[in-house]
Amino acid sequence: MSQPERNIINMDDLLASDGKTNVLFVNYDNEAFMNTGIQESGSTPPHASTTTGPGGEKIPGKIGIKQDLITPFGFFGTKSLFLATVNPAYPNDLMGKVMEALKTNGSAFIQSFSDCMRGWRHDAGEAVNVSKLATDCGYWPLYTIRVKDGMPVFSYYRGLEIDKEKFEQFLKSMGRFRHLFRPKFREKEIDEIIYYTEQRNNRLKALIEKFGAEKPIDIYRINRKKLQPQYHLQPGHGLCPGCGAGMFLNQLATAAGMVAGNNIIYVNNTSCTEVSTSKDNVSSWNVPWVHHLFESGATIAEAISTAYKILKSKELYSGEVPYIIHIGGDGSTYDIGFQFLKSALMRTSSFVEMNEYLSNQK
Ligand SMILES: Cc1ncc(C[n+]2csc(CCOP(=O)(O)OP(=O)(O)O)c2C)c(N)n1
Ligand SMILES: [Mg+2]
Repeated sequence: MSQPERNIINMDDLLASDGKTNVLFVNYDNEAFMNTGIQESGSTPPHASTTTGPGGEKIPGKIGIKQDLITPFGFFGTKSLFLATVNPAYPNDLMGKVMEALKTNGSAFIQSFSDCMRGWRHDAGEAVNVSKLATDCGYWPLYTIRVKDGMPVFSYYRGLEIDKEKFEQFLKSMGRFRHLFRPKFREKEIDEIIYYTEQRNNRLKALIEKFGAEKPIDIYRINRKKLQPQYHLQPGHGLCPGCGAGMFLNQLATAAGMVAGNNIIYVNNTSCTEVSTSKDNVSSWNVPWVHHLFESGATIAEAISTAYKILKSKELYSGEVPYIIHIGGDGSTYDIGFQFLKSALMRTSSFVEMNEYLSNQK
């Protein structure tokens, strides 16, 4: 069989391109309701210990699966949509995807692996190692779905193959899986986690086979010399040392700054990133930032974006329509808030795109 071809995407070409997203929705996935005390979510992996499903001798942590969030979004038949998974341990891929998302007409949704030293129980200094292992062992594959006129086109960067040795190392590195290794080695449960992950990857490979891009491997070339340090989010916020969400926000804002400059509004669901960047009524954000309810930030982000376009088409606003980024945790993305996100994503990827009065974003 011939090797799959690589699709090289240059940052300079992306920045020079014309498109503009209606809203970029992001989910940083730390796999539980963390700021409220490490409760299980639809994203928590099987057998992980949380405060609502603690792992012990009788019950081995979460009973159930980690839901697949992104793939189904590719099949709603939207007009134009950019979907991708990212991991801060792979910053070029992450920042390239954010730039491309912001340059894609319609809307975009990016889901980031988001290490949580507090809830996953490991030393803060291990965060990057754990994050890197997650993709390298096949647990967190990095892939993209570009929807154009209703058809999803799949591509990937890495992490589709399961490496069993690294997978065990990944599980072992976190206290939330300690009950699978001590007092005795629970092979059945460990194999189950790997099995469900492998099934997810097999589905993904089949979709790449069926709906794959001509050149299915995406490689982003990021010109680090041109990259400006981000200035949207100030240091001094209250996220934990080594917090994966902090790493994600830093890279997100770096890439977003390159595309949008200061012309950007962030909307944040209730979550770690929200409580930690708005302590004592002092915001850590240098650009406009809106906190909305746990579940409904996606609707607000969409409303802000659409309102600007209506004002623009009525000639009541003369500035450039701002970029909008919505940030949600996994609790407010998978569980309470899924319908808000799903509907906002569908509207901004189809209705807004199909409405001539809302097309002007300049
Ligand atoms: C309707 C509603 N239910 C519950 C809460 C309490 N609450 C606030 S944030 C949160 C969990 C957030 O989890 P996630 O979205 O994963 O963000 P993280 O804390 O992990 O960053 C909960 C349960 C709320 N604010 N509103
Ligand atoms: Mg969470």
